[in-house]
Amino acid sequence: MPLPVLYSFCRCPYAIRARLALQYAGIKVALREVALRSKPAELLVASPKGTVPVLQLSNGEVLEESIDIMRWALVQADPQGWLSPHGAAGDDLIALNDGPFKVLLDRYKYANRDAGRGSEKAAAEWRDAAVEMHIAPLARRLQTTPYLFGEKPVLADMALLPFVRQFAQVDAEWFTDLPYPALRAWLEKLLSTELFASVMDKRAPWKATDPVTIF
Ligand SMILES: N[C@@H](CCC(=O)N[C@@H](CS)C(=O)NCC(=O)O)C(=O)O
Repeated sequence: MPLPVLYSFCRCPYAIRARLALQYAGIKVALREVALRSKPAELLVASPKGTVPVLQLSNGEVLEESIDIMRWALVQADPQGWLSPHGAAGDDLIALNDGPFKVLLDRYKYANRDAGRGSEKAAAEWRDAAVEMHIAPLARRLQTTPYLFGEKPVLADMALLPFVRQFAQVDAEWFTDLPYPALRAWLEKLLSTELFASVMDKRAPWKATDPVTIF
């Protein structure tokens, strides 16, 4: 049986969370690193919308949303119970994260690059809006439990992690000075796991002539 094929991009937060779930579930895939500026034809045939991650299963089925890849992986194996009973509340957090928060995150991240191209708001305004909408509520939640829904990480923690990491990295010094020690502890704990390190290896973009890279 051929391995499922994962089209991925190392730094993409959506791809990071898909790789986290696949690795956690112990699922081996053939990894194809994608350069977003020159996407392989094979990716666009499997998923014409052309975003990563995409998981092409051995039966031909294609999963083209990172959260679907996570859920598919966890149905195969979920050794530490990421599919917790807090599903609905977790889904709300993921929807807020992937929707309005991601918009603010991108505006904040690229505000300087876009300066003078119609982006009048300063980076700090997008940043502060992102804090109010998502970061501060997460920080409040983490004051009462070490993870978003209790004593151990669940799907929502892992689905949000790469995005909060990206937010923190835009201006690491400023983030460290925020009065949110519990949020920082959550981030540092999850980023320092072997699991996280194991999904962050840099790779050259895939070519059809390459040998299979098993991830
Ligand atoms: N809703 C999608 C979003 C994936 C996404 O937007 N990925 C970005 C990279 S971080 C992408 O592939 N963008 C396409 C491009 O830049 O051409 C998911 O959850 O998988």
